[in-house]
Amino acid sequence: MAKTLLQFLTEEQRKSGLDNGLIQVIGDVANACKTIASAVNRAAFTGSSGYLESENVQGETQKKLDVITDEIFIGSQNWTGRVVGMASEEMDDVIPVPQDVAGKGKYLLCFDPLDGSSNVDVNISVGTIFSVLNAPAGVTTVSASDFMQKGVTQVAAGYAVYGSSTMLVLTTGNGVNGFTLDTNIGDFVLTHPNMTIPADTKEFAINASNMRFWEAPVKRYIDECLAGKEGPRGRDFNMRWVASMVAEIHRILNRGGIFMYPLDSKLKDKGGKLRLMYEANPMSFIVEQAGGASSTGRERILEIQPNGLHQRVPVIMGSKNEVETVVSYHKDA
Ligand code: AHM
Ligand code: MG
Repeated sequence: MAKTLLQFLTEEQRKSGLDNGLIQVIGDVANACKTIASAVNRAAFTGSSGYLESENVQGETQKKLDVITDEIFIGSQNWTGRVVGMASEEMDDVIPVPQDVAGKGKYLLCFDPLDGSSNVDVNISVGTIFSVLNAPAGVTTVSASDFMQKGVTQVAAGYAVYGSSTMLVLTTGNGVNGFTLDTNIGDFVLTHPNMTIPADTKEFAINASNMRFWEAPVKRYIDECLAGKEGPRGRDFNMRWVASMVAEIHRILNRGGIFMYPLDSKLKDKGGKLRLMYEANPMSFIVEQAGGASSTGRERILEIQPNGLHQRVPVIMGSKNEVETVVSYHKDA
């Protein structure tokens, strides 16, 4: 019989001493993802499609589901006594948990409750991304500085993808495993053990409408891919762009590829498009654990010293040899 998420984590605990509190945090996240899957699935019936008047801290217009899923995620962790505080794409500041339970928690949680939400009203895959960090010892009232830990220190990371099925993909630093929500039993079941990214690929994902703003090394890489068999790469490439990072990385974990949201002249002041703490870091942890690579073009993402909860970074991740090619073009330039 296939293993449920809890059975899998319990075995991991026996093999590698995974902390009980961490297993419970992951279980709480999995429950939140089930509830979010239902909220996304039923939005047309519950009147939760469409936009709100409000903007989030990043100046992005919020969708009703951005706010609903944020509340679901926070609610799943608030009173458990397992996390000391949280940081979300949708909230300006850190989210402390009630003082009654704050002193008991060992972990910090960063998350994007609904990644790719521009796709949600058109029935294209969206997702939830999360990253678990150790809380500094003795902290009971969290501040943003507690979260300023490099991605290499993450103790767990994962995403849920709400697509043709709901899946949870997870790493605790010991490879990557994928679980599919079996709606008959209401549980995530291990269906994709030991997910690995092939080192080579013929598929790239980038928003090509930004081409005129790209830096020279990225332009060079894509030009060479587009030149196909007759060009310097000597093979034809395929292109995909879903505009949901979760869907994009999920495809790459299943069949290889390279995903890029690079720095460009339009984004220069912001530092990039995607956020380090709850998009780039957790996805980089997963991609590296699956044998892939992840870089800004100039440095390994997991080595960046964060300087803000909503800090943005350029992202180039996926099949190792292709990422290394793009990095080498940055060095050449
Ligand atoms: P979001 O968290 O507000 O949804 O933004 C992140 C998303 C990523 O999932 C995706 O890769 C990117 O934004 C798409 O950007 P664009 O619309 O510029 O193609
Ligand atoms: Mg996002």
